[in-house]
Amino acid sequence: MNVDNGFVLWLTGLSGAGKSTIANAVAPRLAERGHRVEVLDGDEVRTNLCQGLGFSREDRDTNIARIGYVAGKLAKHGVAVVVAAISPYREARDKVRASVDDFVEVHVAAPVTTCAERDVKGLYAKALAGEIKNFTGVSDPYEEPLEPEIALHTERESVEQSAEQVLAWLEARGLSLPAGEQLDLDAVPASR
Ligand code: ADX
Repeated sequence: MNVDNGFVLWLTGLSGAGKSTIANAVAPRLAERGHRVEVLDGDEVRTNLCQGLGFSREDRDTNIARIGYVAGKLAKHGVAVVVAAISPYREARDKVRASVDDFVEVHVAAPVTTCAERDVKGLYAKALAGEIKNFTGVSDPYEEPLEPEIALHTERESVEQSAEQVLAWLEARGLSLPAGEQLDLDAVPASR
């Protein structure tokens, strides 16, 4: 394995499940291991690449297709791409999967009750009061992955534990190696 093998680590789950937190915990660890890393976060992407898109199924699917397109391009060039987006529709996620060589689906699987209790952004309260329409998990669907590569249960795992699970999975599949264990091509004597 070398650190120039790109992949797409796709974190899907409800708002407040911990996708961004885990992305931001995993990304620096991948960088420490020598990967070039890019994080594509739904909240951020919606302020630029996907500005103007709403939360209808059509707009969410467009959002996911655009993120998937960019993620795939980056991965082809050896970048370890970490995506954090609700991506509620299975079909949209599977389309990205089909277009990317190494697609690692990570279900950030906190129950909706936990997410609503956390309510970090105050959006669940508004959704439950009917002030936000089509809110995932409250008044809009979330289709759980049927066979995710990794499932994280953030209601009972620490961020550290979740991040470690991701790194362990990547190591087991030869997509990453602990820092210091990368193949150092400069150290290999040139063949004569
Ligand atoms: S996705 O469905 O298209 O994948 P994305 O991850 O980009 O969603 O954006 C979700 C973020 O938008 C949430 O974390 C939340 O802050 C905000 N948001 C605003 N309205 C909604 C809504 N109706 N449903 C879900 N998230 C919403």
